[in-house]
Amino acid sequence: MTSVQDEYYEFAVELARDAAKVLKNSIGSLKIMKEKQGDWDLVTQYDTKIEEIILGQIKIKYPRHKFIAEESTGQNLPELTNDPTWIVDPIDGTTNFIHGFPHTCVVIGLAMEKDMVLGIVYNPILEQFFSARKGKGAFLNGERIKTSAVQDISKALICFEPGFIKVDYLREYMVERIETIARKAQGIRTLGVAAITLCYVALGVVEAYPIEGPGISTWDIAAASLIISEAGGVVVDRVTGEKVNLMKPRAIGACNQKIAKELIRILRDADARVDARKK
Ligand code: LIP
Repeated sequence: MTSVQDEYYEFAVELARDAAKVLKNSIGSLKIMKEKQGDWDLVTQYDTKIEEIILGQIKIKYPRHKFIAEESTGQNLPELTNDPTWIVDPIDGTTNFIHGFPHTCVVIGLAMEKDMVLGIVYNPILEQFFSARKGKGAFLNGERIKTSAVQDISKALICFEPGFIKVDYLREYMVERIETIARKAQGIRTLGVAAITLCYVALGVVEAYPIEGPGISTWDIAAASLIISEAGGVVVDRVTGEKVNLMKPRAIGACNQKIAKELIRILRDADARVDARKK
């Protein structure tokens, strides 16, 4: 018998596939782009077009459901209520999409009673369909995935976003954090797309990914946070170490608690050095 949860999932899968066709067909074409907060935060006509497709179908199928979506909601986030709430990023990795760098995706998540129950992150360029349902595991193209077993940060590959170096008040902190991570970890990588990078933590090919900054919001983290936790990892608040607050994400996605804690300490110490220099 099909449950309502199965129905939501099947609907979301179709929706992601439909939306991703537009992303795939437009990745190499001419784009009209606009800067939101700076040239590190862009939007194209396709972000808007894909979001309209997704929200349009949700509104027809589930008119009582709520949504939080990058282009329509913007930075004024509503409160997350107990109602079913679809959390959507039509194109995550917009700069990658503009350049044709093949790490870009459609993101669809569903929260019920303030908890994520399904998450889909679909990169149609590399044909990577990440999915998870609460309590049912995480998958890449239908194959179960699991986070890495690495316990030691010196053996870890850490992803990071250096783009916020362009933001004046963050510059020194970003530089210090990057240098510290690069010294302590086995390697540092950057993909420029939060949702896919979190899924790489879930896949076990990256051990951790701290992600926060202006413009990083609920839609970048929500769906992939379920994919990580269903794959055996954690997504925690970068300061408190508690479960991440999806409505105020300053997150660390990690393969396990030990790596997450170590990274919290490393970032805290890096920030403290910057603060001390500023005094
Ligand atoms: C992007 C994030 C990415 C970050 C970019 C941007 P968008 O989201 O996924 O991690 O480096 O600055 O915020 O705007 O492409 O959906």
